Amino acid sequence: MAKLFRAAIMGPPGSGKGTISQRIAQSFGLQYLSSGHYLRESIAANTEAGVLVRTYVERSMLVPDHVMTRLMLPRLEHLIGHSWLLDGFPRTLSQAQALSNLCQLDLVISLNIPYETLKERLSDRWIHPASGRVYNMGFNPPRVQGKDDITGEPLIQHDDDKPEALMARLRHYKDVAKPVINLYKSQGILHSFSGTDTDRIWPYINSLLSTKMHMQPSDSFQTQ
Ligand code: G5P
Repeated sequence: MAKLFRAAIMGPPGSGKGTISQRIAQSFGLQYLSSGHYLRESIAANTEAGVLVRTYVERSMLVPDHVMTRLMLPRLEHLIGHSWLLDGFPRTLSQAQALSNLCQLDLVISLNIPYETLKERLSDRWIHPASGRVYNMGFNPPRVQGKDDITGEPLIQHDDDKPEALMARLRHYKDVAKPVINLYKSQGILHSFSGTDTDRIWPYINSLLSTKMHMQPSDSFQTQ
């Protein structure tokens, strides 16, 4: 039986979770699940859940735990037999507990990035709303300014990346992440990375995953 690997990546808004997750998914063939992407998808679809979610995301507030678990856990149930990486979930202790009722994580990556760096990155970030592709005007600019590389459609800036919303997001992130980080630390699966530059952090994460993925003993997925 193939060895399965379940990982999550945590970090404040703008810490590089999405950028690093895409590199991990590509390099290690993990299925990639981004909570932010699924939330934006539900907003765009204008479903009942999407209308509710919009009211939180627009105010830079965390979406309630029961909405998040309903959004994320069924997707994981469908991925039985696959290795995956979660980006942005779990973000609260209650989400982490709900996840642990479904499966145990093998590894959690935590990104510690200085506030000034986060501020610079987020105020420079633009996305293609239909696909969720992310650009940074300094780090990875689009080929044509203001346009998505693939479709040529216009790029937009999230309301929650604007400076007034940013401070509140970062403060709130720290408060809710602390018990989650402590939980994973106590389980011995937390690996923290600090720095101002994704390209410098990436080789350490790459090397950690190369080692860990070859050491996985066996599948431990539980369903209830
Ligand atoms: P998201 O979408 O999960 P955030 O706010 O946690 O959003 P975000 O903003 O998407 O996280 P990130 O994924 O950590 O940031 O970082 P990124 O997108 O890769 O990089 C940020 C920018 O910096 C990009 O432009 C990138 O190109 C650039 N960059 C990366 N590395 C470097 C570098 O080294 N140098 C430079 N110069 N630039 C770089 O969640 C959105 C909202 O959904 C809700 C919340 O309301 C949240 O605000 N939500 C949840 N609510 C409750 N529970 C959950 N589990 C939730 N998940 C999402």
